[in-house]
Amino acid sequence: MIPGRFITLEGGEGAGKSTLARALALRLGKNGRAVTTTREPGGSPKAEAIRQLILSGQVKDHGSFAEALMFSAARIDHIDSLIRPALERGTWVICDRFIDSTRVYQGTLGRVDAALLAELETVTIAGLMPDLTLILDLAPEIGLARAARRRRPGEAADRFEGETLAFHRKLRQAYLDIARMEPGRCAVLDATLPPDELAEAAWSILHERLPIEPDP
Ligand code: T5A
Repeated sequence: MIPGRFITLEGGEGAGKSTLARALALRLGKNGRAVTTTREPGGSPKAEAIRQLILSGQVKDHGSFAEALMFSAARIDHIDSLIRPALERGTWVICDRFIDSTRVYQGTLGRVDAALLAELETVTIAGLMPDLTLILDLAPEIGLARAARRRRPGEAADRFEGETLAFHRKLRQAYLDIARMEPGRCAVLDATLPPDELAEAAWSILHERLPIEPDP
């Protein structure tokens, strides 16, 4: 039994995952839990280096399976160096994106064979499934506009932000499909809610699904 709890946040571009991760971490901390927030791709020095490579678009021409391999290589290092050790210490880990991003972006949208991707996932995570996955559901027009507003003047959209609106609409549906197929692990949140209300809704689900026991 790993004593920590593993929570992942998923959804389209600019849905508010990083903002929600910070709010949940604050609240868990106030409730006496050790907590760490992290992100994918990234979260460890080697994985951050892979992040730069993928999001710059340098791997795009090699195809979706190559991207899936790169995301998985980053994930293995992230799990080994940060996530698993934290959970084993009893720390709660909140991770901005994880396996569902690969399933949706490289699987559904990138059309990598589902069985192949499932095998890759199995060897990559070695049993480390999230205890809870919160899916932030938002019309892509709103999320992309939020992401664009946040960019510095002259900064280009990254590898996936630059995809078509049709791509982002399919992505939204693919996340909802995962939530429907795995209701025990996943919960969908309305990401049009203002940050405070979204955090409150997320906290209610977290509290219900992963009760926070008082320290013995
Ligand atoms: N990817 C990733 C794959 O293809 N496969 C994989 O396996 C993995 C792991 C990562 C990209 O890589 C792809 C998916 C992604 O395209 P990224 O830069 O980390 O790239 O992209 P995102 O995860 O989408 O991160 P963003 O920072 O763009 O979005 P967030 O974290 O969802 O949003 P956040 O919190 O930064 O907020 C964005 C803006 O909206 C405001 C914030 O203030 C901010 O300005 N905001 C809200 N506004 C109104 N209401 C709310 N509730 C708000 N919450 C935040």
